[in-house]
Amino acid sequence: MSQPGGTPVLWTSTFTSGTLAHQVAAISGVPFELRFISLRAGDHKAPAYLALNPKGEVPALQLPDGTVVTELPAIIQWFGEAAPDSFLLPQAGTPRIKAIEWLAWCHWSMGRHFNPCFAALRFADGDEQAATAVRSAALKRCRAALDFAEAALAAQGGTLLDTEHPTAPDIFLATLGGFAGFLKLDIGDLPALNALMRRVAALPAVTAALAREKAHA
Ligand SMILES: N[C@@H](CCC(=O)N[C@@H](CS)C(=O)NCC(=O)O)C(=O)O
Repeated sequence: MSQPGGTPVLWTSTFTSGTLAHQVAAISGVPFELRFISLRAGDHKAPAYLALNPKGEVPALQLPDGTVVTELPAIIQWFGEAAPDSFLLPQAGTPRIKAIEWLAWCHWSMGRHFNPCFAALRFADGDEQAATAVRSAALKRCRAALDFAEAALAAQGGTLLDTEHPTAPDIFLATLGGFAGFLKLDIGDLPALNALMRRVAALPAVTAALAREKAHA
């Protein structure tokens, strides 16, 4: 793997949870280099990538000093701190803590509910029947999590932190809403979530990031 220069390198794969890191990086306005690997081709389990991220997952953020940051909340916070004038994260105090709380909740919901839907067979150790049960139970929990977020959005005036612009937790939540679409989970009856997803999708940096992924896929 080549060494990074003066800009951080974001290692990701198109249309995965790494897309969220790509969107946040783009919104931050911080210069970064984007490198796509292919999960389908198994690049994430190749020795060269495992040397970078032994977890064998995307995304991974390689900082100019060589430090590698993994886990979405950490990568998102890195970009938020590198771009304090962006609207990604509140600067300090209680709003900042609530932002971290929502990032943790979104990440926890992703791992606990959404990932078992996407990888049910893996969660069930290859047992097809068990995988069907895992997927169906997890789908219900995805829906319950999105119902919870819908209530929070409605109570906060449309964003999780009651802010003028969507912040990083809103962008994470919009990603979870997008996952629901991939999973054919009907969320048409969640108006606040749908409105948030439209706002996030309309951000020019998000549109640009998705276009880059589409061009590469
Ligand atoms: N804990 C990681 C999880 C990210 C994740 O779920 N990545 C998936 C892609 S959506 C992945 O790399 N999967 C490859 C694998 O598990 O083999 C994070 O928060 O960044």
